[in-house]
Amino acid sequence: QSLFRDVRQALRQKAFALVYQPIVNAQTGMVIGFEALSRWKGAGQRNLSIGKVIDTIAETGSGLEFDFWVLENACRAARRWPVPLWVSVNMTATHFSLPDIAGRIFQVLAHTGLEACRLQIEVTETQALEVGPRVHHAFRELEFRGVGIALDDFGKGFSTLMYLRQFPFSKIKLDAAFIQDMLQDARSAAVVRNVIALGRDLGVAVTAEGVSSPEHCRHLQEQGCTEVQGFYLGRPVPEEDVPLFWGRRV
Ligand code: G
Ligand code: G
Ligand code: MN
Ligand code: NA
Repeated sequence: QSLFRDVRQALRQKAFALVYQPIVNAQTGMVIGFEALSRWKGAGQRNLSIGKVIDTIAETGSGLEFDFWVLENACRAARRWPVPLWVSVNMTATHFSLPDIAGRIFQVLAHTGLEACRLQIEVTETQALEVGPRVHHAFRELEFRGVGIALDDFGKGFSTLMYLRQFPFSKIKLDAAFIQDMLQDARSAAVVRNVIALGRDLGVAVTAEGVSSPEHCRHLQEQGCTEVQGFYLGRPVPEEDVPLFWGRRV
């Protein structure tokens, strides 16, 4: 209960911050975008993951407000960058069943002045994506305007193949667990190889998450992976350090 109370207070005090993790083109090595990730110093003090804190935010009933706070701030930050890199924002899957979620996202783009093609929304497959007409409509509107939609943590949850069949995702983010094991474990390697092939067949980009060594990078490049993300390419950094990555080839 005290976490619940502290999170509510942190929300009121706007005590959250965003950090940005670079995402790199696996073939050219160029930084092409950043994922915005939330941080709260109270989480570190309690030895809690930000994921747990975000679950608590949802319990307080502020999940939608929080995701839009992140979206707004990430769009503002990207708008300030003098290079046209994109920014990727996590959004809770259940929000896609709310009325006019796409319209609300477009409003944020309009008043921050960020071009639609510089925004990507990540939807985690570990939460149920309700297969209703509203979700389809929202995805189609986002796709039509050029906002990217990534299926996050692919392989970690369930019914992901159904999602790929039903929704116009522009990207698959393959869960870090497969990347971390692929050089020692033939089964993980087979999943990585075949998800990359699936992406190619579907015309969907594939981002490998949790890339933590040059060996990971080389293997993924050889397999034809589209993008790589992980500590080897760059840790999440505060906004003022984002320029360190501009034009950088890894
Ligand atoms: O930042 P870190 O890698 O610890 O993130 C852990 C989890 O929390 C990831 O699944 C990530 O997608 C999620 N997460 C981080 N920041 C946000 C956010 O701003 N909104 C939502 N909905 N999820 C986030
Ligand atoms: O769930 P999502 O994939 O959106 O969040 C990414 C999470 O993974 C963040 O908490 C980020 O800090 C973490 N992360 C990113 N790269 C690496 C990595 O190379 N190794 C590990 N262990 N964690 C990573
Ligand atoms: Mn993500
Ligand atoms: Na996520």
